[in-house]
Amino acid sequence: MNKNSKIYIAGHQGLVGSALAKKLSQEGYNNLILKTKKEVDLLDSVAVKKFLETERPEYVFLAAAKVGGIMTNNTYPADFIYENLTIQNNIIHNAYLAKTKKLLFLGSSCIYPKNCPQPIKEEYLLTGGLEPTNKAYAIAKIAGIVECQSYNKQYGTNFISVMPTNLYGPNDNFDLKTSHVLPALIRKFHEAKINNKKEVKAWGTGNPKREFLHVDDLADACVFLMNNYNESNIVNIGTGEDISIKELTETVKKIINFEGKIKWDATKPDGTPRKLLDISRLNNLGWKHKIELEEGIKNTYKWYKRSPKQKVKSP
Ligand code: GFB
Repeated sequence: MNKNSKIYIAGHQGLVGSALAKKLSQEGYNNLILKTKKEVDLLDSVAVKKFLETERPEYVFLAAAKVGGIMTNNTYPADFIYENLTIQNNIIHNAYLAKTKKLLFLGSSCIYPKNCPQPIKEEYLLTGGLEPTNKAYAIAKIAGIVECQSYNKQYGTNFISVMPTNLYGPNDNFDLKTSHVLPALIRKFHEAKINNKKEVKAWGTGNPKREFLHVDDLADACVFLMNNYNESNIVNIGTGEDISIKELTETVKKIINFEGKIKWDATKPDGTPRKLLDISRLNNLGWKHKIELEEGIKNTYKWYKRSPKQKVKSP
């Protein structure tokens, strides 16, 4: 990419897309195309075709997706598979027709088999059964990877796919029913503290382990890969370190300075036991994360306290 390249960020209002827009602007990229859902509905194939045909972006970051935490993935699998397949299908095919120079597709670490060896290497994809709570989402993301690889093979496109670990940061979803664990814990401890509650309920057993990456680091890695990577093989993006949900909960409690108790609600699912990514491919290309977990949680909590979104109530 050069600073005047025409760059389309699909999903620029989401957690990942907003971090990408910020990163690209900070680095001086001055020709970003950003469209709201009202302007271009990515579920509408005719609208997407017309938009890409007219705008002809040179580079596309495909960060638009229906995403959410364990409960919403498990409760609304039809929405997850339909919306993700449709959005990525519309963008990938029409980016090819519009002669996009390069596209970066964002997948997820949940595409890997539930019980695969740790840390997870890219080649473990499609070597075993998936975690049931996010099977529909994972299948859609796997379809996106294979779609990019197939267009590269058949049409000679340069469509790359990256697999981030669990993400967090400013602009995350803090709705308690649909969010991921980190924003949920920030909100729960914050509200318990200001309302003088005695305990906070966390889901599952606390035994699963997760790897967390700040979204500003992810955006940095995506820009790096857009500029430096041109292969069909997928690339994991993470920190290479994980933490149990129990330890994470204690860490958030400490940062927010909540003095009550933590109660574990075992009626809620644990999900996959562990999903630590092997990040040697990315490290060997020359990229490493910068934001450590405690610092990232502190910065996200600061953002949350300032954001009007914290007033949004769960349905
Ligand atoms: O972040 P999370 O919802 O998603 O949950 P996954 C991670 C772990 O945190 C699970 C526990 O073991 C949850 O039971 N947890 C504890 C909580 N308290 C809470 C809470 O208050 N809220 C939430 N949400 N969890 C998602 C997938 O899996 O990860 C997606 O469903 C996607 O497909 C995403 O891949 C990255 O890490 O289990």
